[in-house]
Amino acid sequence: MRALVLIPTYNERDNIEALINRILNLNPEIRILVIDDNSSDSTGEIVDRLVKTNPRLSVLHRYNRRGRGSAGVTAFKYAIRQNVDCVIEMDADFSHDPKYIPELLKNIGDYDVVIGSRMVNDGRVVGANILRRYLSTLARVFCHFILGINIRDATSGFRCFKKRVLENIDLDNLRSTGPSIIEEVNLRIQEKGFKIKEIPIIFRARSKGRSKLNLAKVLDTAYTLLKIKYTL
Ligand SMILES: Nc1nc2c(ncn2[C@@H]2O[C@H](COP(=O)(O)OP(=O)(O)OP(=O)(O)O)[C@@H](O)[C@H]2O)c(=O)[nH]1
Ligand SMILES: [Mg+2]
Repeated sequence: MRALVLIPTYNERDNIEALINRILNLNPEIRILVIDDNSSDSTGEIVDRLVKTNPRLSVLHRYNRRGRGSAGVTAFKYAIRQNVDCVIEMDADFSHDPKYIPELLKNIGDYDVVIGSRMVNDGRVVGANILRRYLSTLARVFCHFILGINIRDATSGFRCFKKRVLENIDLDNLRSTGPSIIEEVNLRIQEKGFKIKEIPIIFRARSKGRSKLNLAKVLDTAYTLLKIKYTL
């Protein structure tokens, strides 16, 4: 199964090299695209250096835009032009352990989308503080009862898509520029009736580097999703 792993980065100097090496060592059919938004901590330069010796690694540097969502859309558009069967997206901070990638790939043969889920079977979160736990619960309630997403872990950004899913969700009309891209894509794949499977993962709270999440982003995510839901 030829897979492209998409990793959006902003200031991930302490994580990116180790993460890339771990992923490339998993399987020779895996390629990686890093989408860096002009990180101020030299993440982009680190990846440029690694690209020189790794033909399976590519990088897109964006200089004028910044945002997890628009980086994701740019990456999806790149992915559908590649000769791959499926596309994985994951965070750069090791919260999404690369050891689950083979499991995602094993399941994507039978499903359209496979989600690394904290909410099924033995899946869980390790190391998050109480505030983050409350926030996650609130986000889950919001996704289920207000947005109507029937995915147990609708906020998980560790996902594998068959390439044809990305070709069918109208990437030009995704409206999220920030983190709400995760839930917006879930709304689209649910609406299109794609077959979704959740596999359990243990999600570890970031241990290196700084979080980009703040209250403004949380509120903006909720507001954007409400707009998307009610003005489609
Ligand atoms: N290209 C790009 N990537 C971003 C941007 N903001 C965040 N990211 C990346 O998106 C992923 C998720 O961001 P995180 O900061 O881990 O956000 P989070 O997982 O919600 O919060 P923490 O785990 O607490 O840090 C990471 O790989 C980030 O480096 C951005 O503006 N542009
Ligand atoms: Mg994170």
